[in-house]
Formats: sequence, structure tokens, C-alpha cells
Amino acid sequence: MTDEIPATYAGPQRVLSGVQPSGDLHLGNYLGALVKFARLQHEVPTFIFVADLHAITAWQEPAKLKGQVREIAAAYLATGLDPKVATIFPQSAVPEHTELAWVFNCVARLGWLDRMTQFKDKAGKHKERASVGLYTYPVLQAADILVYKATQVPVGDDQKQHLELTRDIAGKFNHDFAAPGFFPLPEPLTQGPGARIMSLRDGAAKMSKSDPSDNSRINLTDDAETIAQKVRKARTDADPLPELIADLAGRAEALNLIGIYAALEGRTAQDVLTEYAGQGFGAFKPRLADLAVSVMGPIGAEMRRLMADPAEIDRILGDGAERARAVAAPTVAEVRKLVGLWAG
Ligand code: AQP
Repeated sequence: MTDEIPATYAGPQRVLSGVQPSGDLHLGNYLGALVKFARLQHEVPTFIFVADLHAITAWQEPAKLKGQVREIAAAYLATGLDPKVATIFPQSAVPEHTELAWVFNCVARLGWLDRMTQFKDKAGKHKERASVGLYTYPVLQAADILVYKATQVPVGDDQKQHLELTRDIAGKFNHDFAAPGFFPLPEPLTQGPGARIMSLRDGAAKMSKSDPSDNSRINLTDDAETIAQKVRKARTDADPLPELIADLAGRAEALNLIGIYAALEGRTAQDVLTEYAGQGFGAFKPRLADLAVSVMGPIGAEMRRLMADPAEIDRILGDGAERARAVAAPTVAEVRKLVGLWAG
């Protein structure tokens, strides 16, 4: 078997990513991830899933979960993913993810998982009360990626460590059972000004769905007035904006707002600063609010339009799941043979 596997990965390039249906999507999810999905779909075969299995690592109301999955799918479509181009599907509709995750649970080492900072952040002080799923979450994530032999993974900065773990698992699987060319070592695509959007209330914390303060984030479904109000209320300081990015050191909230403006307009943060140098937040915030409303407003409206037809969303997700399984099933069949599992 190993004779047939090339020494370096020679398969097709593929993009894979996903978002958890665990709350309202926000500007950080949009700029760190969704905006990249829409662009990449035209360059490389792209698989984008709704991570419902990841979502249940924390409690999700069973009666609401399907609706949450549809809402993420609507966000994908509203931000430009085309289901005729990209494969869009619910994670739990492709059981190969969980089958491969089990094999990877037996490949990954406890010491590797013990280093994951996201588990420490999310479990907090009471880690003995966290689900085992939350602990092994990055192993399932490795399976999500490698079951499609994906080579590129567009994600925000916070996912870099998990991607390193995926590469470690791929490397160890290749070494133990196959050959270096079996699984690719996927690259995280984290570049860009939206890679790490911070909370509007605290420049040291990332913008997050699970932040109890709704004012800490701009949700994709916020209306124009709410977006403008959240920008007005965003924490800042009283100093004018400097000419150089380096001079924003120690002003995390100011740097974040400049970064958001730059990411929304597809410019560099330095470019934005050059335009607003010498002005205070009284002048800058209304401009940022107008920009955020002009970009986010139409996305929210399109999401609401799509959500009014859940049967059409289900049709798109069902079709995507079939296409995804056609790629995932052969990988799992190969893995079964390589590991020596019962193949029937
Ligand atoms: N603040 C952020 N800036 C840039 N990118 C971000 N992402 C999340 N927050 C930011 C990126 O969005 C994608 C989907 O994230 P996810 O829902 O799968 O999980 P997450 O990273 O845990 O996102 P949240 O919003 O922080 O959710 P909770 O609060 O539930 O943990 C990923 O690519 C992520 O990098």
C-alpha cells in the first residue's frame, strides 16, 4: 500500500473551513473568515461546513440547533458563497468526520492537546466540568480538514495553534501508517487586516460570540441603528490619532478601530491612519459607523431574506453534504486499510 503513496503530497489543492452555529455571527467571524471563503471559492475547490458537532462541545438547545445551522448557512450565502461553486454542508451530515476523528484521537498525544490555549481559555477555572469534546475539539478539527485532504484553511489568528496540531497529526499519521505524501500538511490562511478583531469594549479580548456583552461585537444581523450605536459606544481614548501605526502602541482600542476600518475597506491600517492623522474619535467614529453600516447592512438584510425560505437552505445543505461525502468516504476507506481496521 505505502508503495502507491507518493513521497510528497501530490493531490489536488483544496480549501476547507467552517464556523460553529453557537451564537450570532459577528464582524470578527466575517473579516477573519467568511470574507476569505467567498474570494477563495473562485481560485481553489472550496468546502465550507457548519460546525454543529463542534458547537455541542458546549450546551446547545436541541430544538434550536437546526435553526442555528441554517442561520450560518444563510450567512455563508449572504457573504458571497455560491453553492454551485463551493460545497456547503452541515458537519454532522458527513459521518466520515467523526470516524476519522476517532483514528486521530489515537494518533494525537495527550501532551499535544495539553498545550492548546483555546481549551484553557474556554474551560476557564473549572476545567473538570468542561466536556471531553471541548478537550478533543482540535482533533475533530484535524479530521474535518484532512478527510478532504485540504491544503489551505482560511481562519482567524486564534486558530493558528489548532492548525499546527493538524499538521502534527497529519505528519504522525503519515509516518506511522502511510507515507509522507498521504495527508497534506495544510497551511493556515490567516493573513490580512481582519485576522484578529478585538472586542469593542476591551482591546485586549478578541471579539467573540460568547462574550456576555452584546455591545462588545457587531453582529451580522444587527440593523443600521444598532451598528451605529455600538460604534459610538466603542471604548476609545481622548488622544488624537497619530501619523504612524507604531505610535498606537499601548492604545489597543484605537488600533482595533483603525484595523476594522482598514479591513472593511480593504486598505492597510497605515493608509487609514494617514487619512485621519490629527483627528479625534469624535470625527473618526461617525465615518467608521457609516462604513460598517454600508458593508454589514446589506449582509443582514440578505440573511433575513434567505432565512425566510428554510426549505431552500436545507436543499443547498443536503446537496452539499452529498458532494462532500463523495470526497470524504474514499479517504476514510483508505485510512481503514492503512490502519488495519475491519473493512467488511
Ligand atoms: N475576533 C475575531 N477576529 C478574527 N477572526 C475571528 N474568528 C473568530 N473570532 C474572530 C474566526 O471566525 C471563524 C469561526 O469561528 P468559530 O465560530 O468556529 O469559533 P471561534 O473562533 O471560537 O469564534 P467565536 O466567535 O470566538 O465563538 P465563541 O465565542 O463561541 O468561541 C474562525 O476562523 C475564527 O478564527
